[in-house]
Order: sequence, then structure tokens, then C-alpha cells
Amino acid sequence: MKVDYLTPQAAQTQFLEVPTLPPTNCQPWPGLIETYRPYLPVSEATPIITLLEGNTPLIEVPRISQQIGRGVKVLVKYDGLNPTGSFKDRGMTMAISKAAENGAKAVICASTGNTSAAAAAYAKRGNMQVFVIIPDGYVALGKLAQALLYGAEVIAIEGNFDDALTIVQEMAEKYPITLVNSINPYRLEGQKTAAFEVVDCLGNAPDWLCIPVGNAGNISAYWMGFCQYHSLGKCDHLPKMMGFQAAGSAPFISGKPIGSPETLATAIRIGNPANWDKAWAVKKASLGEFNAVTDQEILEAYRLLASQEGIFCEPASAASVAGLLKVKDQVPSEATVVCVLTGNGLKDPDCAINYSNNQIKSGIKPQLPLVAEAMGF
Ligand code: AN7
Repeated sequence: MKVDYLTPQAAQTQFLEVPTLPPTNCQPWPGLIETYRPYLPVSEATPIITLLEGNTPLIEVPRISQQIGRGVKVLVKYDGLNPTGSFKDRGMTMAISKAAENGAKAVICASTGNTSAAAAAYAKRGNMQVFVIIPDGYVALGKLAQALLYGAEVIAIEGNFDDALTIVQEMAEKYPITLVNSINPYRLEGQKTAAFEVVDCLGNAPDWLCIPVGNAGNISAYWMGFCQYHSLGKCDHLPKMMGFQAAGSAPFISGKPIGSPETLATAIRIGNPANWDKAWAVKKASLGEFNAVTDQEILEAYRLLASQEGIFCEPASAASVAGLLKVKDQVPSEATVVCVLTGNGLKDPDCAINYSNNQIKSGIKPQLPLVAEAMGF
């Protein structure tokens, strides 16, 4: 049948012939606070500042499952698909909504990049001023672009994230400004919803949860979420929490803070994690482990996820998959493993271009034989 869409009348006539589809029962996603309202510390008095974050896909990664074998099923929680491209949006919708409820006019955070992007977006949506303190030269390009365009006041210090965190904590004590780093308890309340989503999707908790660890806010938040769902009877077991750090920034592996953390995964270039005690408690309670992965291992997982599974995450996020592959012999047969991909690959285009093992074939004249030759025909 030839379809004519060129006049409104014709288009309407054509569509009249299309059989009516049954209504889908797919409700619009209202954001994570509305979805999980009974499990979150909000009330009717809380103005909900949301960009409809959450509801991110849990995607099977068969090539990675195959590398482990023995019936192990690996899935990734792709939190890079949140509104500002990272899991931080989950915490920020809560932190900014509560700040608004408490009448805050300005918020502040220290950040390796993603927190600043999320804080900037949500604060602006909530009509607040936002200050972000970042380590000069160690924030990925996409994250800087976001903070600037959202309209944050960006202050780059000649120090690392840990120095920045010390400063913002003092600022928030001395001035009328709300701290929205993960020391703010509402941050973790929001972030725990990722665990709810994983259980809602799988129908149970996974056997293992692999997650990159920087300040250890997210590992603590996931554990809170799994425990809360377990106590509600929504899952019949709790996962083993496997936290992975970059080898040059691995205070949980050395057992003490590190003065000069280094890694190309700048998101987790953190030497003195704010949630130190919480993270150790999670490890103990979940019979979990902390392990380190080298930058090389992170890059291999980063390329593997993109080139074999079609999933582009940022380097820090790939630490979860790098870690899983590193300890794959420890995974019980038939286990279900979820790896958290905390941030979107577009956050750090420089890393992709520098480490993709691939290159552009350039300088080709616009002639078919030359293009065909460049294509290998
Ligand atoms: C992509 O943005 O600390 O262990 O300032 O951006 O909860 O700290 C980011 C951390 C993992 C580590 N993956 O999470 C910040 C910041 C990505 C991240 C982590 C971060 P936590």
C-alpha cells in the first residue's frame, strides 16, 4: 500500500486503516522518589526536584558471561543512562529535594566530576545557587562541560578530591550552604533505589554485586537498599558485595588512606574515602571483598564492554567488570552477578579516543574507489 503523508487529510485517512493496538500497561516513569516514596524519607511537605532519574536498564552481557563460563550470568546496571549520565542523579534528587524543603538557597560539593554535574543540574532546577570544588586538571571533559552549562560556580583547586572535600565540609559548617556530597545522608537514601530496581527486575537479589569504589557512598547505598528490600521480603538472600578500586587509588586494599591517589579513572581518584566505616561494615556484613584493578585491566574491560557488548561506560565504571574478570574463578557456578556501570562513556571522550585501539582512516578523497579501498574492498 502506498502511503501519502503529504496532506493532513491523506495522512488521517491512511491511519484510519491501521488496526487499533491494545493499550499498553506501560505507565510513564515518575522518577525514583515517587516510585519508591514509601521507602524514602520524604513527606507531603517535600518539594520533589526531579529529572525523572532512575529506571535504568539491567542488561545481560553474554560475552562477559561466556568468559566466566560455568553457567554464570552477568548483567550490568547501566546507570550511565540517568539524566546527567551517572548514578549521582539518584542521590541528588533526594539531597536537593530535602535541601529545598529546608529552605536552602545554595549548595556545595567537592567532586571528581559526576557529583558536580548532578548537583548543578538538580540545584538549578530547584532554583538554587551551586558551588563545585574540583581538582584542577583531573575532571573529565564531559563533566566539566555539564557543570559549566548548567551554571554552577566552578572552582578548581590545586589539590586532589580529598583536599576539596575537606574544604567544602568546612565551608558548609561556616556558611549558610548545604553540603551535597555523600556525607549528606539523603544522598545514600536516593542511591539505594538502584538496589530496589535490581531486585524488582530480577525478582530476587543477585548473588554478587560488583561495584567501583571511590568514596564508598554507592556501595553503602546499595547495601542499604538490599537490606531494606530483604526485610520487606522482596528478596530471599543478600548479595556478596564486591568493591573494586583502581590500584593507584586503593585505600580499602591498603587498609589506610592514601596521600597521592593516581589512576586514569579520574572519577575514583580518591585517597581518603568519606564513607570509610560504612564500607568496612558492608564488606563484613555481606561477606564481601575489596580488590584492586590496574588501569590496564580497567581499560581492557572498558574496551570489551563497548566493542563486544555495545555498552559505553566511563573508565571508573569499567572497574566493576575488570574486577569481576580478575576474580572470576571465585564466582560460584550458576551465580547471577550484577556489575554496576556508574557513569556514561560520553563523560570522558578523551579516554575513549586515546585508548580505543582503533583509529580514524583520514585524508581520503571523496571518490568511490578510494573510499572502497580504504574499506578494504
Ligand atoms: C562514575 O563525582 O566521587 O564510591 O565526586 O563518578 O560512591 O564514591 C564520583 C564517584 C564510581 C565512586 N563511578 O562512587 C564525584 C565522585 C563513577 C563515579 C564512583 C564515582 P563512590
